[in-house]
Amino acid sequence: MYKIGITLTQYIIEEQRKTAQASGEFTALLNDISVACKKISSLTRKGDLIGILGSAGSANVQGEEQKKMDVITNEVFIEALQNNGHVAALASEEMDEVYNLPEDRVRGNYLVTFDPLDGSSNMDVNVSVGTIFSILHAPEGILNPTAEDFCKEGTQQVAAGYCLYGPATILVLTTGHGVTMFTLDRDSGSFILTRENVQIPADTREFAINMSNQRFWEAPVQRYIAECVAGKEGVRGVDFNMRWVASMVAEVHRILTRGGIFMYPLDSKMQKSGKEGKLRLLYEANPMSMIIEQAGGMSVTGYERILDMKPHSLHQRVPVILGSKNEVERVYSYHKA
Ligand code: AHM
Ligand code: MG
Repeated sequence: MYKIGITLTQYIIEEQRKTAQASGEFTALLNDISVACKKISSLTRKGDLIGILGSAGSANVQGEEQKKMDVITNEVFIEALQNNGHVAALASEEMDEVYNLPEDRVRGNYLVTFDPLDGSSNMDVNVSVGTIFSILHAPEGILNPTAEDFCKEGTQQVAAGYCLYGPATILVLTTGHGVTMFTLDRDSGSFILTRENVQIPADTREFAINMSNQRFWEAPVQRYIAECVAGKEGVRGVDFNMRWVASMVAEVHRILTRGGIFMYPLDSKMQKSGKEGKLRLLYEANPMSMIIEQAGGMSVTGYERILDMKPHSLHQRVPVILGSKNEVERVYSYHKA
């Protein structure tokens, strides 16, 4: 147990002390990431004052329109991570290929994948957005890691986290020993530990799904949502509530705070266009699944545990159903039925 009120820096130094052979590199990497998140937090608060809203006029590798802030926050992350000798390479939603460091930079022992500004369409309407990151071990003795080096099962993540830019800026971290939350104190400029050993209630009466895709869903998801919507009068015998922020970070944060189920399932529209899902495995689904499982929740595609999947490519998409254990278990059982 840590004291509520210690800084993220103190926390990660204490964590490092628990590992006898720790070199301090991982601690320093987490510090770099927190610096990037603070910069992004500051930018998101300025919005129109510094002309950063709206489209960048470009598209990313997935053919999605890039917002100015997608491009800017990607740069912030690269700058925070490439100069300090803690990473070997980076991969991001906003870059087609693996980002290899300039030749003169010292290579570190870690790979980092990130979505620098998830839910970026929310920026223009002043609704919560977030950053998601995942840390993997880098292969030894390789100067320029390849996409294959990043394609590891989610179970191999060393750490995962996100930073939510909402009314407060909150960094949520797991190193595989539970989930800890830190709130940015703007006066001191430090992330302060505000919650630890976060646990998701196993039961919930709240679901999050984009209902406009209903006609495209597969039968198990149709069944589950129909039962929720039927409420007290249906087979569940209880009323459900619905939320959809269109920002996965905000949805996961709500689920960590008070329970819930979030779904971006496979649908026939995606399948027709050759997509395997909406969300990306390496920098969205895997880190969020690690956090959810570490908080006692569950995360599946419908058919399998997300963290067990062997990725086939850097920008692979995957269906995601995560949150309160008993509800995710139920949806999973409907897929097996
Ligand atoms: P992004 O990474 O391009 O921002 O997209 C991911 C987001 C998730 O945060 C959110 O759950 C989903 O896409 C929103 O989808 P929709 O546009 O169907 O509401
Ligand atoms: Mg995203």
